Amino acid sequence: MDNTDKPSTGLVLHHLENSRSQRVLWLLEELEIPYTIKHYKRTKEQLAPRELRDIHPLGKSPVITDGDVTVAESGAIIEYLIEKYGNGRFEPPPTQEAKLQNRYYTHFGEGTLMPYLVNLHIFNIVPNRMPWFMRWFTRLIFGALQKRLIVPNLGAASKLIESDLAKSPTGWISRGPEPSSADFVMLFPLEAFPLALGEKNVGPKTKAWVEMAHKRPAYIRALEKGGNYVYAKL
Ligand SMILES: N[C@@H](CCC(=O)N[C@@H](CS)C(=O)NCC(=O)O)C(=O)O
Repeated sequence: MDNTDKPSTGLVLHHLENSRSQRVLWLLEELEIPYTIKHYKRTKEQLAPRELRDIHPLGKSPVITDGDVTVAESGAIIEYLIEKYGNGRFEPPPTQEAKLQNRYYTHFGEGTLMPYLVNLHIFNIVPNRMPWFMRWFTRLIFGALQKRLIVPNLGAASKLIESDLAKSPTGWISRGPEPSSADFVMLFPLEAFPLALGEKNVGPKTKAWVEMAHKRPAYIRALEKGGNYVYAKL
């Protein structure tokens, strides 16, 4: 289906290049429902363009419009789409353990893991933006802060993810036959892991999970439709 930038009153994904929005695009392709992608380019400062504020006051991506409804925030969008268009698919198995596992990771992805990754990134780039005579010193301070405040937390998170994936007979986070909301939310941080932690520090189960997502025809279509995306090279 050619669904790029056509005017539509139906379901529209407002998609910022190189962003978390890729996870929603993956889900939309899995759902095989009609939708339109409206593409947005990042500014020189790597921010979202102002037009996104016309869609939602925070001006971030992903955000979807579905007729009169606007939904922002990855987890909320993913839950909305699965509930409305999933027809029973992409749900965790109907046990309390699986449902809780799904709920935990649906929130953990943006609530815990992404803030560590964003802080790590900020601590990396800030020293480079300082006047040259302050760079060496700020790099030292920020490096020490990263080591003390971020790296141990990322290490613990990575270990937890590995041990939970090791318990999944299917490889998906909530252990069902198909990805569920937890998998869609976790896509972006786990794709960013090699760049953030270094390839050798990414666990084998995590690598296998990312490969499994990348092999899905819907994921491949999403990547073709989304434009620039540095976190996946198929
Ligand atoms: N927790 C939000 C985060 C949204 C967010 O910060 N999106 C980034 C893209 S990865 C963005 O729009 N950045 C551009 C900007 O901040 O100007 C979500 O998951 O939807």
